[in-house]
Amino acid sequence: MPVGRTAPALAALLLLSCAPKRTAPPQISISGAWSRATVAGQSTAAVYLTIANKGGGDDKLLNASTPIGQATLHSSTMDGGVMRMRPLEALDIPAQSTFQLKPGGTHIMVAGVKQPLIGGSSFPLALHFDRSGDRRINVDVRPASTAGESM
Ligand SMILES: [Cu+2]
Repeated sequence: MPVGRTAPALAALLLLSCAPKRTAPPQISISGAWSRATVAGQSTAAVYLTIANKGGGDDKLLNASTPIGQATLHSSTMDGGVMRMRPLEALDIPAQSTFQLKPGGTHIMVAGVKQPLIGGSSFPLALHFDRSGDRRINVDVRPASTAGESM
């Protein structure tokens, strides 16, 4: 029965092609990290950046940390005309893909910011990846007047 013999083999092949690409390494690069200058009394900031994975393996952004406050991954959704943010457990960065954290979408929320963020300055941020480990970058603070978009 040739059909009965090939079916399990085909199923195994399909399973293999759908499995996460764990063998090849990911190749993560981060660019364009920015945040908006804070106004008086504002103790939160949102960080936007682009993550590219040019490697052959999947990766995952697990969380981030910065000396200026407590960083959390957030997603944004519109709910009846109101923007709502919720914590994200992790962010998948599949092989050969680029993901943009941007205003109105996924971002890194920083709470408990004690020092004002001033346009033209920058602050350090570490991104923690499942497979690529820690990546340290600098976040450029853009003046509030030129940012022009809502969170
Ligand atoms: Cu947020």
